[in-house]
Amino acid sequence: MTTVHGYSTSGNCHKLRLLLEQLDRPCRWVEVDSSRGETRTPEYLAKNPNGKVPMLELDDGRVLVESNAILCWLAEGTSFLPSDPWQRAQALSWMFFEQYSHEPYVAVARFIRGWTPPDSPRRADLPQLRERGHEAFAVMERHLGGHAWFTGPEYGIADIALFAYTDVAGDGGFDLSPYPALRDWLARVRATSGFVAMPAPPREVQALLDQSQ
Ligand SMILES: N[C@@H](CCC(=O)N[C@@H](CS)C(=O)NCC(=O)O)C(=O)O
Repeated sequence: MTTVHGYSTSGNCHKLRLLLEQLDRPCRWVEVDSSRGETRTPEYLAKNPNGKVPMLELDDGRVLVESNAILCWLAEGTSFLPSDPWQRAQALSWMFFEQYSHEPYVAVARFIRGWTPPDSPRRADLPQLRERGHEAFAVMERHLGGHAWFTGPEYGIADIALFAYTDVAGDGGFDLSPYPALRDWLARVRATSGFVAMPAPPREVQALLDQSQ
């Protein structure tokens, strides 16, 4: 059975849980709290020298890292990854967009608000992170004005990749009310068969999120 090493309240990790549920594929989930240094132990680094979750481990010992690469591996041969080369490249294009123009702002703003102390100097980065995050949402809104999904004609892994942190963007202090098509798409993803939401963050994290600017 496939093993996922992941932190349940990380969007990058939740991508895999969501896809595996929707594929109805059982997996062993090993909880690794990346916020407490558990990805930096010698044992973990021996498997993933980059010290990050998620990490997929196969029964034969092979290991795959990077959430969007793992989505591609798991979705191969299913409707979640188009077989048409052009549509597949479009899906990949959105997944690279997610990692370069979306996650570094939307996910990092959430991390700073919920996982760093109220006096962290990193909080000074929040205004710029929000500005860049809104740029990404505007690009998504424009696409969704003419398309239902990011993966191609059907829902699939590019939607899962972009959904993970967009759905919890409020934790980063983002207001999604200027993006009606984006909000409709979030609702469409939540309505897909086998959908599972990301679990709520730990209580101490939620308290920080509630009191943060
Ligand atoms: N590009 C990577 C990002 C993974 C990532 O940033 N993981 C974070 C949790 S969301 C992590 O493990 N951080 C722990 C650390 O850097 O020590 C992916 O998509 O898998």
